[in-house]
Amino acid sequence: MEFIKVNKQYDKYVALIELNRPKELNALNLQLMGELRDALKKLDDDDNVRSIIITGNEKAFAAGADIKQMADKSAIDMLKIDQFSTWDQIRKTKKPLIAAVSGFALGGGCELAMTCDMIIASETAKFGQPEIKIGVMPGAGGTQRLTKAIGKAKAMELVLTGRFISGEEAMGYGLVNKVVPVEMYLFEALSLAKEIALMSPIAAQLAKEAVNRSFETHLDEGLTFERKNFYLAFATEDQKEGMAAFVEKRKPEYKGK
Ligand code: CO8
Repeated sequence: MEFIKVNKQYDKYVALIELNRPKELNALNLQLMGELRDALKKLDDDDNVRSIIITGNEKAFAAGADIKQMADKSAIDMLKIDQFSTWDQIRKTKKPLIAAVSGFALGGGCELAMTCDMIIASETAKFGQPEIKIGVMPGAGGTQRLTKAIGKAKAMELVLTGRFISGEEAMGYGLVNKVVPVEMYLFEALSLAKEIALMSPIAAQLAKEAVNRSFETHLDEGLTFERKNFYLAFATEDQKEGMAAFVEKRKPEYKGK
C-alpha cells in the first residue's frame, strides 16, 4: 500500500486506516481509493476486527478528489474510469466505520467522512463541499448525504458557495458526533470504536444495516427490514450470551457467532 497505512490490530478488535499522502493534503487519487477499498474488504472479512477508524493527519483528513488527476479529463474519460464503483464498495462495508477528522475534510474528503457511520472531529476540522469553486459539483454523495445530515437550507448554502464550516458548526448541524481538542480526536475515535467492539459484531452489522436502510426507504418497509434483522439476531450465539449475561449479572463475552 503506497497511499494508506493499515493497522489491523490498532487495539483489541479495532483497526485503523491512515490516509497517507500528506504533501497533497491526502487528495484522493484513484490509487488511494483503490487501496482503501481493498483494505476495507480485507478488514470486513477479518473476524478479529469489529470496528474500523479511518483518519488522515492533523492538517488534513482529505482535501478532496485529486484535482490534478481530474483536470484534463472528459466526461467520457470519467465515465470509463468509473471511480464510483470503488465508492459503492466502500459504502457496502459491513463493520462500523468511524471517521476521525482533523483539518480539511473537503469535497471527496467530506464525502468520505460522511460515507463512514460516525464522525469524530477535532476543533481544527474544516468541512466543506467546495467543488463549485472549481466549476463542478459534488459527485460522491455530497448533495445527498450532506442534505440528509444537516438539512436542505444549510446543505444548499455549503454546496452553492463552497464555504467551509468548523468542527463546532458541523456538530451544531448534526454532521459529527463529537468535537474535541486536536490532541484528542484520535483517542476519542478509539474510545468509540472500542465501545462498539465490545458488542456482538453480528448485532452491530445488523443494526448498522437497518439504520442505513432508513435513508433509503419509507417507514413501513424500513420497519419490516428492521424486524427481519431483529429476528435474525436470535439465530446467533451472541444473543444467547448477551441475554444470559444480563440474567446472571455478568459481562457478556461475544464471539461473533
Ligand atoms: N487535489 C490535488 N492536490 C491538492 C488538493 C486536491 N484536492 N488539495 C490540495 N492539494 C495539493 C496542492 O496542490 C498543494 O500541492 P503543491 O505543493 O504541489 O502545490 C498541496 O496539496 C498543499 O496545498 P495548498 O498549498 O493549497 O495548501 P493550503 O493550506 O494553502 O490550502 C486548501 C489548503 C484550502 C485545502 C487548498 O489546498 C484547496 O483549496 N484544495 C482543494 C480543495 C477542493 O477543491 N476540494 C474538492 C476537490 S473536487 C472533489 O473532491 C470532487 C469529489 C467528487 C468525486 C470523488 C471522486 C474521488
